[in-house]
Parts: sequence; C-alpha cells; structure tokens
Amino acid sequence: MPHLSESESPLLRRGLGEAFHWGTSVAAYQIEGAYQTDGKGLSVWDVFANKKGNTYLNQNANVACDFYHRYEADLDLLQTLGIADFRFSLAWSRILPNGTGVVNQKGVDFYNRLIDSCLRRGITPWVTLYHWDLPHDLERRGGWTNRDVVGWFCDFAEICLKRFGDRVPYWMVLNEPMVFTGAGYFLGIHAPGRRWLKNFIPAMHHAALAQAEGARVVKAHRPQAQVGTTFSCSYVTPLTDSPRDVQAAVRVDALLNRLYLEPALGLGYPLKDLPFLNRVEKYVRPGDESRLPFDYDFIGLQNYTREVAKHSWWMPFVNADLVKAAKRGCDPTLMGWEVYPECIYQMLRKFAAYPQVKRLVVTENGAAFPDTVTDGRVHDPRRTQYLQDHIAQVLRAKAEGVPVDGYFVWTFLDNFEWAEGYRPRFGLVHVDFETQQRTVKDSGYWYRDWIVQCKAEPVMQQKENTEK
Ligand code: IFM
Repeated sequence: MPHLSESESPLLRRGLGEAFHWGTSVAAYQIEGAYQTDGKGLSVWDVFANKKGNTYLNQNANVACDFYHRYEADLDLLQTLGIADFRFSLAWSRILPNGTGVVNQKGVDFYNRLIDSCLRRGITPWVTLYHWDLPHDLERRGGWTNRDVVGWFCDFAEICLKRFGDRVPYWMVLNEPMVFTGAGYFLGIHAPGRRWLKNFIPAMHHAALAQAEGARVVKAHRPQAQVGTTFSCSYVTPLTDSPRDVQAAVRVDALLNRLYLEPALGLGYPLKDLPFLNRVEKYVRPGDESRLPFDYDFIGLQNYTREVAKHSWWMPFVNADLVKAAKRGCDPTLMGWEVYPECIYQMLRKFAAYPQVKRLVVTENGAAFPDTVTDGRVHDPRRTQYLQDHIAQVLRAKAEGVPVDGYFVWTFLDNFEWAEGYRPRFGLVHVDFETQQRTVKDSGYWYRDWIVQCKAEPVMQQKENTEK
C-alpha cells in the first residue's frame, strides 16, 4: 500500500495546482448548536438526542461547537490553514421551523452571513441541502415515509436557491441517503429511530426521488451551478473465497454501494442482487422511473473503510454479516473501522466505471482517534498518516484517469458524531467542549502544508519551463 514518501509526493502532486479542490466538510447539526435560538424549530435529531438512551452518554448537539455564534473565528482558522473549499449543510428547521410554510428570516440571515463571510475570506462554499436533520414537525407527518416529503423538500430547496443561489457555486442535494434511511428507518439507531422494512422501503424510495427532484430545483434556479449529491461507500471484500461468502459480499456491496447510486444514474434499484427490494413496487407510481435519475455534474464519494462480508443465515434479507475490524486483528479507529487506504482507490475506480459519472469529488474522508491536548499541541500521527495514505490513493486513481478533482477531510472541527456522541474525534482542529477552545492538531498543520505544496506545483513547473 503506497505511503506518500518525500520522494513520491511531488510526482503525485504534479499538475494538481489550483484545479484540485482541497477542502473540509461539516454538517449543521454536528457543529452549530443554538438548537432553539432565533426561531429555529426542532429537528428529528434534536428530539432523538434529547431522549434518554439514544446516544453515547445521552449526549446531544444542543450546543455542539457553538458554530452558530463562533463561525467568524472558525472561518478565520480555516483561512489560516489555507483551506479554500468549505462544505457545510443548511439546517432545514432553522430556515423553515415547521418544515413548510413560514420562513424564519433570522435563520436565513445566519446562512447569508456565513456564506458572505466565506466569500470575504476567499473560501468557496459547497452547500449540502440535507444532512439528516429533518424538521420534527415533518416527522410527525410521517417524515421520509410520507411521499409528500418529496414536495416539502423541493419547496425547501427552492427557498435555499432563491436566498443563497447567487453566491454558492457548488450544491449537494443529500448527504449519504443510505445512512440516514438505513440507520434512521431500518435499524432505529439514528433519528427518528424507526425500524424495519415497512419504514425503510418507503423512506428509501422517497429519498431517492427527493434527491433527483431536488437536483432539478437547483438547476432550474441556477443553471450555472455545479450540482452533485453524496454517497457513502465501503470497499467490500468476502471473508473467504467460498462461493457463499463471495455472494454475500455481492449483496453487501449492492446494499452499501449501489442502492442509491444506480437509480440516480438511471439504472434502477439493484433488485436482482437484493430481491427484498421488490417491496418498493407498492410505493412506486407511474413516471417515478424517469424521475429517479438526474444528470449530476459531480458525484460526492464518501469513504472511510472497507467491510469484510461473510454468509449468514441469521441476518434477515441480505443473508450476510460484516466481520468487525477488531476481530480480524486490525487496530481500528474509534469508530471501530479498519484503516485500509486502498479502499478509497477501489471505490473511485468503481464509481468512475459507470459511464454516467462525469466527475467525482471525495466529499468526505477521515478518521477518529483519541486526541488529547498537551502543552497546547495535539499530536495525532495516526490521523496524519491516514490522510497521507488516503490522499495518495486518491491521486493514484486520478493518475490512472479517474475524473476526481476534489478531496474534503471529514472534518474541520471535532464535533457531535451522531449516536456516538462526542467520543470519536474526527477534526483537524481539537475542540474542548467545556470551554469551546480550539487547538489545531498536527494533522491540521500537515494538511495546511500539503495544500501549499500542491498549489505551488504548477508555479514551480512554469518557472522550470521559462528557465529552459
Ligand atoms: O460524521 C459523519 C457524517 O455526518 C456523515 N459521514 C460520515 C461521518 C463520520 O461518521
């Protein structure tokens, strides 16, 4: 597995220059806090995380990083680190407290200030319309299982485009639909905590429809905007070469990597490999098939690890189980995930193999380790190594012709990691959640230096050329 050695890195960087986007990603619920400030309505996550027993140590993001009040100083920090692309999401219930109807002007003002503050600093905003925080009032009306959610979401998208579209060049419709429907509507471990196929299947179909319809809204209002959407993905390998394990890996791959991507590309749901999905027929209406695809300008790929699959009679619907990294002798991250850098290369190759995919951006990649502040510094060599190794694999794919032109670290600030609470720290910047003190980690400084070197590359080449 290639490491980014001193001698190799200039070769990998060559020609990247300004054309490659080096950024970092965050999400509204995970950082903003201010959960009831200035007219914001409750989201499903506000309700879920404030109910006992749903999250690690019953933690919630009522305050989180208090980004709502501290965004100016945080953007200063981002600027100091030379990170010129910033991906963040809009909290639906900050803009529409009840999900539909009356717009909360103070919420709109906040995002206007945030976008303008980015632009003033030369930071390009990349906006995700939906990163899992459905307004609670809409969940009371059925949430993602109610087909009306497609219209509610399009109305919300239209409001956002009208208010912010003039200044935001990159839009992503949904963040990881597989995760918010799988964890929130099948497993019940994320908000809104609903379970089983009766909830998952309609939620899945409505999220897939909303994704494409939302993209159409963005393009209708800003034809010049770059419109994408983001998919979680994991490189899936079988535990053994036995045909049963190999088939189990095919099913897990279909579930984790193809379920939302393929309908978005016009290929329909992967029914052949996942026959239980046939239940979707009940929710499909005439014309839906042609509404599911959209010609996305880019696909956001979000990858952290690989999964090893084995056959299992006990696991309903997929007859497959995942073998935990710790059981395989790996030294996992705080999320229990194996560090396997080649996974991102494999997934980029896999996504790029679809002829419909024009352009890829790694909209999330990163790792959680137990960081501590010592004498004002955070030494996090494992994260730096993780980032180096994964970036090397991204550039390897690029060198082989994969059309990837951006990489965003998850994440800028340590933040609220959903059901895992504040324990897993993914940030380039450490946050002390008692004092809100920020401390740039060594990996943050490494990323800063890496970006500087990449940007300098074409200048150096030009110089060489003129000297010749
Ligand atoms: O924190 C999450 C993010 O919200 C979505 N993608 C994965 C990250 C790490 O688990």
